[in-house]
Amino acid sequence: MAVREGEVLLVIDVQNDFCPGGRLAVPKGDEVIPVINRMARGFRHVVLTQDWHPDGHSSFASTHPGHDAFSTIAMPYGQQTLWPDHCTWESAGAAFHPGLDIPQAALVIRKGFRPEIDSYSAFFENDRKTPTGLLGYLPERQLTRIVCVGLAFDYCVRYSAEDAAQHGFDTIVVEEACRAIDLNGTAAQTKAAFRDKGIKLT
Ligand code: VGL
Ligand code: ZN
Repeated sequence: MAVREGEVLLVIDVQNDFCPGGRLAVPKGDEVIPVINRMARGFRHVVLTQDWHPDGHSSFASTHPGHDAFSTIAMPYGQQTLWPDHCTWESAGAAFHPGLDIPQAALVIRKGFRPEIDSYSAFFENDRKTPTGLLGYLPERQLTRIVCVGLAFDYCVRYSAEDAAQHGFDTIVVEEACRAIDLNGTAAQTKAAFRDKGIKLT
């Protein structure tokens, strides 16, 4: 694969907890790893994201007695899905999957570390305002085209791609390098949203 100037591979949340055996396992999540490793050989610029929550994070169902995982709760910033505990600081589940092999990755963006806000997007937390810093980094590195891969297609990949497109990046999502959680049709909703927003799905 030829290296394209200005192009970055954004590898989203390929962490143990999102793979089979993990605490918030995405079905067949580990299948993306060889695909992403192969793709990454064609990229000079790679950014990884890492979901990174303190114990007792507000997105965990266990923090809200009487509320079940995968239900929804009102937060000051809007509706929030509650998840099983996952990707807690320094846990084995928060580590990148050991099969991920991208030595040239230059930046790791951690997200979701504020106890009171969840974060799906690599750019903004779920209040849609608090920045991660990636929106400053990419233009400073003259990166204008973003190829998104990873987990989960219908949450962190979706929100990252939507924010990228909204901020003027040429945005591509590679479907075979993603897997979805698919809660009540969220995978199909994600594809429809990508069509509406000019995000290329290949
Ligand atoms: C994710 C749910 C909660 C993701 C992260 O990486 O898609 N989903 N935290
Ligand atoms: Zn999370």
